[in-house]
Amino acid sequence: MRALIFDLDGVLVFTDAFHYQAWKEMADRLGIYFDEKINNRLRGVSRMDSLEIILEKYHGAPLSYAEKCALADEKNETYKKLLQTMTPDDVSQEVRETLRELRCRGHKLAVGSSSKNTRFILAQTNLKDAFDAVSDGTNITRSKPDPEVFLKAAMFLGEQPGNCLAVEDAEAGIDAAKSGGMKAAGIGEAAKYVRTDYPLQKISELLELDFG
Ligand code: B16
Ligand code: MG
Repeated sequence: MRALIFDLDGVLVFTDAFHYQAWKEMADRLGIYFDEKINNRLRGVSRMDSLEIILEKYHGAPLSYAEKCALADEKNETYKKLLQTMTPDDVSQEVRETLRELRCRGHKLAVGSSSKNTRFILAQTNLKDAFDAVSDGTNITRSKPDPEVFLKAAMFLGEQPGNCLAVEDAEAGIDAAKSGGMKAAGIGEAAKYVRTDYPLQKISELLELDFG
């Protein structure tokens, strides 16, 4: 396994609570029911696809595409304000040391995230220099479970998908890795998923895997 591609939200940083708070404010304003269970369905899913999931509980007049874009923008403005509170302390020492050690062992590292805020989060948390490439929501047209974001990451690294391991917290992300021809390590909910090749309890367990 020459390269590892890391999902961002739920693997390197934990912005779920920010996503939840931002969507909740928008949903409450529109009188849409929204809870943590629905929020869990948004993991790894793009902003517009997330909005469609939230709108399953919307019973008002049909919304135009422009109105939906305005709602997505509203959520993102709230989310970005919350992201501004992030600091390097929001990345654990375990994550930083695991990334450093993987690089020392000669692996190439990339980020593969659906988020269009990826580069801002990497800057806030001082993680940019830990990676050789970044593939994110700004360079894809289809979000996970489509493999595009991971295939672009492999391309940016100059590696074949078969030489890449994706590290994910979402089932949609594991599906994306597998349909892109990659191996997948799963943490959190994704550790229990049947398609996950390497279930992880913690990220440092990557250092114990026999990549062959
Ligand atoms: P944004 P990941 C995903 O990031 C999040 O899990 C998902 O909840 C979010 O909707 C998506 O990014 C888009 O984020 O609104 O910032 O573009 O898990 O793929 O790193
Ligand atoms: Mg994730």
